[in-house]
Amino acid sequence: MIDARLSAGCASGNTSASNPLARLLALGRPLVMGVLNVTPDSFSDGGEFFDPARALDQAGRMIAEGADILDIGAESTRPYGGAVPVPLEEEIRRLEPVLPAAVKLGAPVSIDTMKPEVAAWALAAGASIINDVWGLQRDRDMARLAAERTVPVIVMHNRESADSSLDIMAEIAKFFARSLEIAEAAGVAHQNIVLDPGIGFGKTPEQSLIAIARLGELKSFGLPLLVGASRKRFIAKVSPAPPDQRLGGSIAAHVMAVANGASIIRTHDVAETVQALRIAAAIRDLQ
Ligand code: HH2
Repeated sequence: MIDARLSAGCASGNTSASNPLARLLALGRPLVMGVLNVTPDSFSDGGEFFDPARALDQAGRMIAEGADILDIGAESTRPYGGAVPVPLEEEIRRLEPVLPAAVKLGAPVSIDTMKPEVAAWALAAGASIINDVWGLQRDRDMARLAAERTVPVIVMHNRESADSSLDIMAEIAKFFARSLEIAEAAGVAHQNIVLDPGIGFGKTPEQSLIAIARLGELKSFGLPLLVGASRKRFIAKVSPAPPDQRLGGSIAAHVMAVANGASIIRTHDVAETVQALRIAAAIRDLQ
């Protein structure tokens, strides 16, 4: 049954030798992942790139601005609730006119999905990284797929709801330990895993701030860390602004995240983020 669900993605093969993320991480500078939401309802861009032509324009623009990776999703995760679940056929239908063409632009493409079937389709269409906002814990076939295809997988911390009484760093570490057990049991190579504290997901705004402030504690897993603070609500809790006016807060959060150990930054605003990270690195190099 599982084989049948995933078989579409297993045909073209993808070996560790072609792991584009390892090659990029070896550059030794923070990587920038540009977000492309082919959705009508993302919290961050309100459907601006639902139209395939606009989505592809945006993909090209982000690469020209310095994106190292494109993260393409077709179902809003709506970190703050209200997501409309998208059937798998519809998710693939949204990706079809965009993802294969985006792959041809030359930057590695990651597929942001909770569904192994969609991930399998995307890998067969040329994506080379899986981004799972449920950290391999929602559908175990995701780990199996990542193992079979030997592709890097982003394991993000998530919870159904926030609990302000939690020690959020202990909770994230516990979740990652569970995800790593699942990954190991499925045969996912340790070096193919990236950890992400999941800013805004199942966290109070304060817990999102803590996850960035204490990100360095997660370095003990010995894996690259990704942070996606872009336009998220915790910014507005500190400095009120609607999602499209949170660039300053996003950049501040991302610069702090890199200072605290992040290797990959997921952002909607590539040019500004690339510039900010370059300047922060130039200053740090002189310290
Ligand atoms: N955030 C969002 C979606 N996917 N993936 C990872 N690994 N880390 C994140 O922080 C993350 C993610 C939410 O942002 P966005 O894609 O703009 O919103 P939506 O899910 O509503 O499309």
